[in-house]
Amino acid sequence: MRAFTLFTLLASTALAIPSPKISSVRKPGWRGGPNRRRDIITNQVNTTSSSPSTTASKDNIWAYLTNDEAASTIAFLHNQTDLNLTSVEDAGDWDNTIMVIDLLVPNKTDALAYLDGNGTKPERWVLASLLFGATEEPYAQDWVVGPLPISEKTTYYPYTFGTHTEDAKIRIYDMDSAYDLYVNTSMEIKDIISDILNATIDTEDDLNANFDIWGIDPLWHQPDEYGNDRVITWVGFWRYPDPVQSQNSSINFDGETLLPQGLYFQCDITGRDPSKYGLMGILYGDEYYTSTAEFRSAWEKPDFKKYTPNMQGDWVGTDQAGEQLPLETLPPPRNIQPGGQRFKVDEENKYIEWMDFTFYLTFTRDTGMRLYDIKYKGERIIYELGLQEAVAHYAGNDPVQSGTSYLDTYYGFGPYAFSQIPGFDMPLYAYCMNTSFHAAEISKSHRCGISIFEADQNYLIQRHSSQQYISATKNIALTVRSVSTVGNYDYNFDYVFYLDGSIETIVRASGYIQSAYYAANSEYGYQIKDGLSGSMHDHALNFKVDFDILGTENTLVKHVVEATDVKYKWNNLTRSTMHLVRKEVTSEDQGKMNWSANGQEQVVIVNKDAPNKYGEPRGYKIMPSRGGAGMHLTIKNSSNLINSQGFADHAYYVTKRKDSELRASSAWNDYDTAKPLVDFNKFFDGDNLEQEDIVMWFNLGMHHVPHTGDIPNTVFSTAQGGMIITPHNYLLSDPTRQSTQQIRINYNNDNSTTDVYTFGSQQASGDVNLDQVSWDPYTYYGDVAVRKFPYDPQNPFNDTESIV
Ligand SMILES: *[C@@H]1O[C@H](CO)[C@@H](O)[C@H](O)[C@H]1NC(C)=O
Ligand SMILES: *[C@@H]1O[C@H](CO)[C@@H](O)[C@H](O)[C@H]1NC(C)=O
Ligand SMILES: *[C@@H]1O[C@H](CO)[C@@H](O)[C@H](O)[C@H]1NC(C)=O
Ligand SMILES: *[C@@H]1O[C@H](CO)[C@@H](O)[C@H](O)[C@H]1NC(C)=O
Ligand SMILES: *[C@@H]1O[C@H](CO)[C@@H](O)[C@H](O)[C@H]1NC(C)=O
Ligand SMILES: *[C@@H]1O[C@H](CO)[C@@H](O)[C@H](O)[C@H]1NC(C)=O
Ligand SMILES: *[C@@H]1O[C@H](CO)[C@@H](O)[C@H](O)[C@H]1NC(C)=O
Ligand SMILES: *[C@@H]1O[C@H](CO)[C@@H](O)[C@H](O)[C@H]1NC(C)=O
Ligand SMILES: *[C@@H]1O[C@H](CO)[C@@H](O)[C@H](O)[C@H]1NC(C)=O
Ligand SMILES: *[C@@H]1O[C@H](CO)[C@@H](O)[C@H](O)[C@H]1NC(C)=O
Ligand SMILES: *[C@@H]1O[C@H](CO)[C@@H](O)[C@H](O)[C@H]1NC(C)=O
Ligand SMILES: *[C@@H]1O[C@H](CO)[C@@H](O)[C@H](O)[C@H]1NC(C)=O
Ligand SMILES: [Cu+2]
Repeated sequence: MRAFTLFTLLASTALAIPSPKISSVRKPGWRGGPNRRRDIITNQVNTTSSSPSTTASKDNIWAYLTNDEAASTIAFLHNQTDLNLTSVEDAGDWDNTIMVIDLLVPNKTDALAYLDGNGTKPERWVLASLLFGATEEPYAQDWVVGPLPISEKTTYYPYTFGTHTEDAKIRIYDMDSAYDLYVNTSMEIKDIISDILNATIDTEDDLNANFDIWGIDPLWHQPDEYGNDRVITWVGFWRYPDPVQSQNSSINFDGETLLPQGLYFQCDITGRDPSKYGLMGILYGDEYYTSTAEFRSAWEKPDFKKYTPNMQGDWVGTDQAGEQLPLETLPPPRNIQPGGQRFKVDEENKYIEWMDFTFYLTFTRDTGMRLYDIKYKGERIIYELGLQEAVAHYAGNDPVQSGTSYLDTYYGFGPYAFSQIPGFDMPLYAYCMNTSFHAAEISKSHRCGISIFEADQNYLIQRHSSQQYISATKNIALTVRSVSTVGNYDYNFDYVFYLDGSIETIVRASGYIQSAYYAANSEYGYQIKDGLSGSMHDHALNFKVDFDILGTENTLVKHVVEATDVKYKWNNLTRSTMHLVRKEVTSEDQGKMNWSANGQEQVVIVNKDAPNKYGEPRGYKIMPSRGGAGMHLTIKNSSNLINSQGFADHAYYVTKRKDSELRASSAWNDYDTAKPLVDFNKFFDGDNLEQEDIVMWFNLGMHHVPHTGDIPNTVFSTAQGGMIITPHNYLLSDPTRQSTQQIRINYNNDNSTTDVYTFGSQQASGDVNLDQVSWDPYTYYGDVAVRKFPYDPQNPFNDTESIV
C-alpha cells in the first residue's frame, strides 16, 4: 500500500517509526516517511575472512552510545518528574517525549589529555533531545545528561553552552497535524480535483489512495492585520505512482516527487487547535484564489484553463529500459582482493589502521558517519572530520518549491544509512561495520552502515619514462563509505585515504529529484516532461575539519599565485610575470571565504612554529577536488532559512575551536529557522586565529538545474563534489616512494627489456574462483531494532515484531 496518510501513521505503532520528528511532529509521507521502504538491510559477506585485527592503544571515546547506555539514560530521564515524559509508544501530540539520545562528545582538552598523555578516560555524557508537547507552545530542548553509567552522580541540565537560544529551546509550530484541513478542503472541491487532476475522487479514501499532500519546509511565518505572528504552510498535491508491471512482478517505483500536480493549498496553522486551522488560498496554474468558492466559480467559467496533469508512466521506473548495448550484458570488470584485507580493524573500538594512517569511526543519528583522531605517520593531522548539515534550497514560481529549503539533519542521515549492496555500493570484499543510533526510544542498528575497502583507483599515482626505463606506482586507496537515502535523494559519502598522505571527502547524489509542476515555471528550471519542471535548487553540504597539524596551534595561510610586473637587475625592461605572495588569516573577522577565481590561492593550514629544515612551515593544503559546480548557496538572505543558513553562504570558513561550538547547525534548526538552536554566524566574534586551535568548515555542493538526464534518477557521475587535503611541505619528499606496488622496467635502445624491479611486492597468481567471491542477493535483509521503554534489562535485545 503506497498511500500514506496521517491516519495510517497514527494507526501504526509509535515503535515502528525510527525518526521521531517525522512520527510525532510533521509531514507524514514526506522524505521517506517510515513507510516508504521496507528497512532492507545487510549482506552476508564474510567479513571475518582474513580480516587482520588490531587493538587501539586508546579506547574510542567518541563511540556512539551502546544500547544499554541509551536504555539507562532513557530510564533515568523518565524518572525525572519535572520532565513529565511519556513513553513514545503511549504518547500523542500533547505529551513530552524523548526524540533522540546521542553521545555528547568529550571536550577536546579532556580528550587530548587522555589520548596524548596520562589523562583519565573522559566521562561519557549524553545529549538528549526532548520534545515538549504538553504545552500551548510546544518546543524541543536539548539536554545534557551524565556522567554515565547512571548513578547518584548523574545530573541533567539544558545544553545551554552549545546552543544560541534561551535554555536550549526551540519552538515547534506544527506539533499538530493539519491533515484534516487538507482533507476537508479537498472534499469541498472533489469534483474540481477529479476534473483537473484526472482522478476519481469521491471519498477521502480515494483522495488518500491517489495523492500525497505535503509541502513547504521550513514553515512560513507572517504577521496578520494586527501584527500577530501567523504560522503558514503551503501544501501541494503529489500523485502516488501506481504499481507497474516490470520484469515478472508488480512494483511501486518511488517516484512520487516526479509527480507534482500543480494544485496547492495555503493554510493558517497557528496554534494548537487544528479545528481552528483555516484555508487561506488555493493556487492552480499560477492563479491564486482566496477560497474554495472563488476557485469553484473560476472553474465553472468556460475560459478556465486546465493544465496537463502530470501522470506516471514507465518513465518513473528505474529498471533497465531501452535497447541493450553491444556486449553490455557480459560480466563487466570487477575488483578482487587476492592478498586479503590489507588493513587492520579494532571492531570494538571502530578503529582502523591502513598503511600510515590510523583513525576512529563513529556514527550519529543526525549526521551519520564521523571520523576522529586521524593520524598520519604517527602524528595527528585531524581531530574531527564529518558532515554538519546538508541544505537543499529550491526556488520556483509555486509556493511549495519557493518555500522549500530542506535542512536534512532534521530528518537525519543516521536513520537512513541503510546497508550497502555488496558488489554494487562496495566491492564484495569490503569490511562492513554496523552502526547504531537511538531515536524515539528505539535503538536501531544498520548492518553495514559503513563499508571500508581498498581499491585500485585505475590511474597511477606516479609514473615516468625515459630512454632507459619506465617507472610506475599503483594508486591504491582506502575508502570509508556510508550511503543515506534521505527521502527522495541518495547521498553517498566517501572519505578516501591515499598513499601520498592525502584525504579526500566526497559526496555524490543520486535518487529522485523533487520536481515542480511545469506551469509558468520556465524561469526556475527546464521543462523535462509534459507536466514537469526540473525545479532548480542549490545543494550545500557542510563539513567540519578540525585540523591539528603538529599540535593544536595552527594558522590558515594563503600562498597566492599572483600576477606582477618586475624589473630585474639583469634586464632593464619590465617583465610581466607572476610571484608567490604569503598571507595569513589572523582573525575570525576574515573567517568567511570563497575559493579564489582560477585557483590563485593555495589555502594551507600550517603550524608556523614547526618549520621544516628549509624554514618553510609544515602544513596541509586543502582544495576542491571534484565537482566545482557550486560551493555555497546562491541565495544570500534566504526568506526560508533566515538565521539558519550561516554555514552555507560561503564556500569555507575558519573559526577558533570551542567546546561550545561543536556543530555548524542543529538538527532542530528547521523547527524555527529565525531563532535557530545553533546560529553559525555567532561563531564569528573576532577571535584571534593566529597559532590557535582552528577549525575549518567547508561546503560541497552543486547548483542543480535538473535536465532530462535526471529522469528517472540523478546520476552520481556529475552530481558530486569533493575536497582534498594533502601534505604541503609537511614531509621532505613524496611518501608514495615507500610503496612496493610499483615497477621499474629497464630497456635498451633496441627496445628489449633488460631488468625488472618489483621491490618485494607480491604478485597474485593462480586461479580466481569467482564462485568463491560472489554474493547471494537474497541474503540482503532487515534492520535490527531494540525497544527501549519500557526496558527489560533481562532481555535487552528483544527484537520488535517488525520495523515498518
Ligand atoms: C569466513 O572466513 C573465515 C576465514 O577465511 C572462515 O574460517 C569462515 O568459515 C568463513 N565463514 C563463512 C560463513 O564462510
Ligand atoms: C528510577 O527510579 C526508581 C524508583 O525510585 C529507581 O528504583 C530506579 O533505580 C531509577 N532508575 C534510574 C535509571 O534512575
Ligand atoms: C504532564 O504531561 C501530561 C501529558 O502527558 C499533561 O496532561 C500534564 O498537564 C503535564 N503535567 C504538567 C505538570 O505539566
Ligand atoms: C565542556 O565544555 C563546556 C563549554 O566550555 C563546559 O560547559 C562543560 O562543562 C564541559 N564539559 C565537561 C564534561 O567538562
Ligand atoms: C605520564 O606519567 C609518567 C609517570 O608518571 C610520566 O613519566 C610521563 O611523563 C607522563 N607523560 C605525560 C605525557 O604526561
Ligand atoms: C473537518 O471536517 C470535520 C467533519 O466536518 C470536522 O469535524 C473538522 O473539525 C474539520 N477539520 C478542520 C481542520 O476543518
Ligand atoms: C486520465 O486517466 C485515465 C485513466 O487513468 C488515462 O487513461 C488517461 O490517459 C488520463 N488522461 C490524461 C490526459 O492523462
Ligand atoms: C519471476 O517469477 C518466478 C516464478 O514465479 C520467480 O521464481 C522469480 O523469483 C521471479 N523473479 C525474477 C526476478 O525472476
Ligand atoms: C552486525 O549486525 C549483525 C546483525 O545483528 C550481526 O549478526 C553481526 O555480528 C554484526 N557484526 C559485527 C561486526 O558486530
Ligand atoms: C640598463 O640601462 C643602462 C642605462 O641605459 C645601461 O647602462 C645598462 O647597461 C643596461 N643594463 C642592462 C642589463 O641592459
Ligand atoms: C624491437 O626492435 C626490433 C629491432 O628494432 C624489432 O625487430 C622488433 O620488432 C621490436 N620489438 C617490438 C616488440 O617492438
Ligand atoms: C523479551 O523477551 C523475553 C523472552 O522472550 C520476554 O519474556 C520478555 O517479556 C520480553 N520483553 C520485552 C520488553 O518485550
Ligand atoms: Cu539536486
